[in-house]
Amino acid sequence: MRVLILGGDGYLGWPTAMHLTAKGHEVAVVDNYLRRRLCREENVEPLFDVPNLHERARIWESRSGCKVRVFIGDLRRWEIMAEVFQSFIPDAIVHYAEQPSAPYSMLNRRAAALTLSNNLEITANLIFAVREWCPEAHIVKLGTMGEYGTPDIDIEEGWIDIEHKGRRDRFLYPRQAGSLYHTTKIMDTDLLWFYVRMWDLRVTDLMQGPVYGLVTEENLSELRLFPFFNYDEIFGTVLNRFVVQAVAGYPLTVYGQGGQTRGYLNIKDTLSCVRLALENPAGKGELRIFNQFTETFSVNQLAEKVKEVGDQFNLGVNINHLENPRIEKEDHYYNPAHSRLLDLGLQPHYLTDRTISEILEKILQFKERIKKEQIFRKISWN
Ligand code: USQ
Repeated sequence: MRVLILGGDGYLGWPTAMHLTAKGHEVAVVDNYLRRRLCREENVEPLFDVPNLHERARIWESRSGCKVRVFIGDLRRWEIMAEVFQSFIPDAIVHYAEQPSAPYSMLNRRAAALTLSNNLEITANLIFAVREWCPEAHIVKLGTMGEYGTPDIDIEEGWIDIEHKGRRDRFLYPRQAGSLYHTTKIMDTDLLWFYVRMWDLRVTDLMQGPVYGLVTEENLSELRLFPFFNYDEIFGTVLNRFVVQAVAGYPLTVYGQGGQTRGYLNIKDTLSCVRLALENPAGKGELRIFNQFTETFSVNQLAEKVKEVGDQFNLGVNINHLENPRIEKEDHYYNPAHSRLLDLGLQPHYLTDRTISEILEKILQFKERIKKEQIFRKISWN
């Protein structure tokens, strides 16, 4: 299959490119290095340097024999999107090309505007490019579990049947996001659903929970192929942050009461989920929605797990409850369905002590590079 990955430089984009080529697919990636630029602007940096995309593609090819084609450019510009689609007509597109941070989207007006324009314009350009050059292609869009929020009823997999005054119909499950970033993902879903109805597109929306980890089957022996790994308050996700904090001797930053519960998954499972979605495409005129996570945990449970493993490494981990900079429920019901990817054959890598040790051992190699001042600056939702 010819797969085009939009946002190929990010935490998930590059590992996905390696994984799909290792499984025999033909892959091209596009990125404009937005994440790298925002990190420089906000004075945060990843735990270790990663080479640029051309260099990573060269290293990966010399290691594996697999080729990844690289395009550099801003997909908000129609001429860039057009150039990419004209020179690599894909069977499927994986769309990661979004500003992915909730805290960044809440920083200030400029960051909010960038998040809105980047995320929505690229999704819209993608829809028009598919219609123009490959109307049969399958769009695999990275959505987020955060689109649903934390309602006081069970969360279904994308859709809900509603009976009202004696009649029934099926609707998108209600969305109520907790950040502007998450709200742009709701808008993406709405855009895609509209054009699925208008133009019979094939779309899979992967509602993903927070991802953790940095080791995948493809990068095991070569640090230069590792993902772009942030641990700062803006771009780091919670479990990755906690492991770095444990290594740095920084008390784990649990926000508020710590009862916030989300669906989590290992980066290895993200790769399998995306591949399973690609290899079992949505039908024509179908918006298919999968909830992409393997287990739910509260922030307190994650902190306890990291403490337990950290203590096995004699790190003497402390847990701190900080005043919550976000506006979110800290104690709530959470029961989302997540059977559709398992039905397609997903074999989860669950969060065991061994998994945390594997991440921790890697991070220990970079202990000296951890900048404690990056860990918490209190980016407030207010
Ligand atoms: N949290 C803490 N302490 C921290 C960091 C986070 O208690 O130091 C809490 C947050 O308040 C939140 C939970 O942990 O309740 C998850 O936070 P997160 O920063 O790991 O995840 P989030 O901001 O929701 O965003 C991340 C990714 C985003 C993806 C989303 C999936 O950055 O791209 O879409 O996870 S989900 O959370 O299901 O919407």
